Amino acid sequence: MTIVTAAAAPATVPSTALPAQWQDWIANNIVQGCIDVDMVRVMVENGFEPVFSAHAISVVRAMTERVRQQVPGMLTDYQADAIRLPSSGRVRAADREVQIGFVLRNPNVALIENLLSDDECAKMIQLSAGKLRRSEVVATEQAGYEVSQVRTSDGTHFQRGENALVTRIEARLAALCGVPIEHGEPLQILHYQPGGRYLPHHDYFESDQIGGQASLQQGGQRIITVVTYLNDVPEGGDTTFPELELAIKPRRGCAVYFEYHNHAGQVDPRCLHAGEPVIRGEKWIATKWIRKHPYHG
Ligand SMILES: O=C(O)CCC(=O)C(=O)O
Repeated sequence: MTIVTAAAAPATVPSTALPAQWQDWIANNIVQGCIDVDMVRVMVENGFEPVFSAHAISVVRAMTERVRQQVPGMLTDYQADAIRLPSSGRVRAADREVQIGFVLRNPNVALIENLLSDDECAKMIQLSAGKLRRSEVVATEQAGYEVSQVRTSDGTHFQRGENALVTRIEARLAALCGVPIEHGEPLQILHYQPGGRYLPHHDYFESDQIGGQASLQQGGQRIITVVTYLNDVPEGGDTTFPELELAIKPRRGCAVYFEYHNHAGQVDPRCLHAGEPVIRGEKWIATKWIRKHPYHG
């Protein structure tokens, strides 16, 4: 395996602490399969002591190995495909004109404004309020779902086409994403009270977990998430992407859209996201997960 050359290595900072850019350089080379002796040579050429270099590499290698075992996706060299969403401006989504607020590429994240009207948001809340129960997450050790402290909200679902409003929302999302309605999971409604939150997580399924394997049988991997905000939250409740240092403030009728699966079948660990604790007021969202293949639950 070819090592990144000395020319591409970070500027030298001889010291007893390893500068962050050198930590990244070592980690990148380890992921690419470079051997220690080559990395030590480049570090020594850049002014580091040989013993210090070997020690630093062994520490980064041990940490990288732990990440490889615990979250293998973090070490995937993911390249996003072209984003499916129109890239800017006002666009027609079936029966409604929406506005693309911002678009990030690779990872592919966007804000859709005006996806639902105020009345539609109020109607979704009204239809859901009577049938909420404690939210669950995909079980790790068994097929199905389980209650978890990862997520402290109440929720409910609407089957595809369950009523006229759900049908309209699904048609808009299918038009925007260019993915048939049949690839969508049931629309999930979540309600967070003050203190309610959803800890950082990925929406794609882990094939090395029993629950993930079972979910993958229902239409393949999830490829897109659209989280639509049904109300304004007075304080807290942002959707955050820690890897991207991005925070989206809930605004009624707007939606955050993100893709995390490419044509090579890889998933994008940078789409780690969280629902931050609601501080004041409450938070209602409607989440649509879209699969690679038609979904059958
Ligand atoms: O509450 C949020 O803002 C995020 C919701 C979420 O992560 C999800 O539904 O997968």
